[in-house]
This record gives sequence, structure tokens and C-alpha cells, in this order.
Amino acid sequence: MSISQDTQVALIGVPLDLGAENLGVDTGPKAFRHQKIVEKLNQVGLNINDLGNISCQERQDIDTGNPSLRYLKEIVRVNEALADITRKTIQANRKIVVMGGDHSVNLGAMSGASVATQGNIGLIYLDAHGDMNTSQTTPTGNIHGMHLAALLGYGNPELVHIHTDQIKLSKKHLLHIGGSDFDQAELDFIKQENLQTFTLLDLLSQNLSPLLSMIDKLATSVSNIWISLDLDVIDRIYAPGAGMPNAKGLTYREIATIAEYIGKHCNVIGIDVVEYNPLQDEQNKTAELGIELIAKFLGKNYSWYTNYLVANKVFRTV
Ligand SMILES: [Mn+2]
Repeated sequence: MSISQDTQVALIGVPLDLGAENLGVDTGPKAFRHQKIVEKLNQVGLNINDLGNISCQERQDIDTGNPSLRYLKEIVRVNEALADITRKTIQANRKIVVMGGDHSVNLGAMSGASVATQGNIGLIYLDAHGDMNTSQTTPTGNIHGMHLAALLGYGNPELVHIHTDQIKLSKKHLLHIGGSDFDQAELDFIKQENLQTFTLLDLLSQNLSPLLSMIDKLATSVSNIWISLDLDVIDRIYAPGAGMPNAKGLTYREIATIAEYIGKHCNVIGIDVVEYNPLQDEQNKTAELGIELIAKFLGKNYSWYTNYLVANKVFRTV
């Protein structure tokens, strides 16, 4: 038996684009691997076990189904598979990183994590959008705008009941960060449910201090934290390869600082990084930033120096 200080982390790709209309996000996992996600995360002290991808059907091969819940059947099937893998990984005392795919993969990942931790879990959700519509309020029928409501117990029963019938996330244990484009129905839902949000306006008017207190409070009310990072929360200058590039997103300085703080103050057991669209990326910089933020959320330091070592094949010997 070998003794290792490294954190054991499973890595899984979910090349699903049926929850969105941004063609290209299905190639996210392949592009992350091309950018050497496994080697780079290993280099900073994470022991990565790449489990490969969950296979997803192509939209031209299946029916759209209900226009208010587009591609529901396949999205449910993929998320059931992801929930199962996520639950087993966490039950085996490993962490898990999920590469999307569109944001609807958060539903299966969080559902599996919630069951594995018996609901003792908080969700830190970084996104310019709310993703809190239901089939009644959705303007598009795209499920990547509904799964967060489903985790809280609202909306289509098949989405709410992924993996088990129980509600996966207590509303007290959600912290939504970076919102700037909520739909009216989402604003009403946030108010009605008294959900915790820290919007772009909060950030610009109050700086980071109130957010750090909110993170600390969440980290003391639950034992485990899941991170869901929609790359569109970051400004398009730094993350051009987001499904919906954002002209008023967080700066590198802001997102890197938030990720470092969370990594040092929370027990992060899993992360999904979603809506990465390599077709819109510039010199892979969005993928590179995604890899850096995963390392930071998991409490590791990640710098240009690490990249230098990898680029020059200076791997650590055990
Ligand atoms: Mn999203």
C-alpha cells in the first residue's frame, strides 16, 4: 500500500449540449484534456483519476420532446448516470471534478453529492444567470436554465427526482455569486424563497467583504461544499470561450481571489465546470483559466511556474 499526501480526485467528462443552444459545449471535456488538465492538476498535488466521459446522444438523433423541457429524456438519463458516479466517488472518500457540457450536468452531480452526504452539503453557484426557471416560466425551454430550481425542489418532477425523490439542496445552503442577468421569474423566486445571492451589483457596491462572510457562514453550517462554475460568470476578456460570453463578468482578479478563499476556507468535495465552448476560445485561455480555478477551489496553489514545469516536462518524481 502506498502512502500519499495527494488529494484523490476523480475526473469525469459529460459532453452534453442538449440543455443549451450553444453548439460547441459538448467538446469541452476533450479540449480540457487537450490542455493537459490531468497533468496540470497532478502537478499541484491532486491525484487525478480520469474516468473518461459519460456518453451523450447527439441532438440530430433524438426528438426534442416537450418544447418547454427540450430533450428532457436524454438529459435525465445522462444526469442519472452522473449522479450515480458522483455518489459512489464521494462515498469512497474521493473528490470529483465534472467537466461539462452545458450547465444542466450540475443537476446529476449535485444530486449524487447530496445523497452521498445525506444532505449535509452547500452549493456555491457562480453564474451570470439564475438557472432557476421551471417549465412554467422558461423563456426558452432549455433545461440549463432550470436545474437549480429543480435541486431546490421546484419544477418538473423528473428533474426534481433525479437519483432519489428527496429534495437535494436546502435553500439555506445555496449561495449564488456573480448574477447580473436574472429573468423576472427568477428574481421573484429568489425573493419568495429568500435565497442568498451576491450579485455583480453587490460586488461593485460593497466589494468582497460581505461575500467572504457569507462563504464563512455557509462553511460552518454544512460539512461539505459543492462548487458549480459557469464560465460565463467571468468577463469575456478572460473567458471568451464561455457558452454565453459576458461583457460585464468578474475580472481575473476577482474570480481567482474568490476561488482561493473558498479553497482555503471550505471543504470542497466536488466541482462542475460548465458551458466551456472551445469553438469560441482564444489560444485555449478559457480552458487554462478553468484548470487554474479548479486547483484553487480545491485549496491548491496554481501559477505560471506550474505551467512552466509542465511545458518543460519537469514532472515530480515520487
Ligand atoms: Mn448556468
